[in-house]
Amino acid sequence: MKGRLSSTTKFILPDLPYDYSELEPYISAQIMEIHHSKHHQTYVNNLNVLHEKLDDAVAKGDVSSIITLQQGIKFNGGGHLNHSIFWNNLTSPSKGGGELEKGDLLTLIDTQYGSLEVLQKTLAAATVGVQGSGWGWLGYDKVNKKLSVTTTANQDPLEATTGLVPLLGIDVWEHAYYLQV
Ligand code: MN3
Repeated sequence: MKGRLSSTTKFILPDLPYDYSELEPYISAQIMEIHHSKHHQTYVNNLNVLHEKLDDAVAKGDVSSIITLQQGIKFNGGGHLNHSIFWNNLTSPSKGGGELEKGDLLTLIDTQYGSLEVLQKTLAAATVGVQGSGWGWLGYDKVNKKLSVTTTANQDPLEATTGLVPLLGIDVWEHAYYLQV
């Protein structure tokens, strides 16, 4: 994902670390399959097209085109980054999903929010407050060594736009849940 942009680099759709059906009944296999194989694949495909256009623009010294391409790269590159994080944030209850083991993260959560439950409520409230499409995030502020609950619009990637390290991302795009409401 952090590969250098060069004519030999191609962005690829990462495999999921579980089967599409493994998160049922929480997320249906149909949603997982469409979300991964169609939506995420589209961000990857678009990013590859933009990447080639960027290479051409750089080769021609066409600064105007380089600037024009930025918005699409932010959107599709963000979509690729965000979903790559999202898939790895999810796991089935049989593999420990829904539980947070004791450790540095839980200690930090307890210190800062009082309990995991309070953090979950804070994150849920921020996330459902997203207007339109976007993401809810639990991020880590490396400078102040603090957790941060925040949201980003559209496919804005957390670290590239805020500096926060993404720990947990919640996809608030309708395509993440529309078949199961
Ligand atoms: Mn999505």
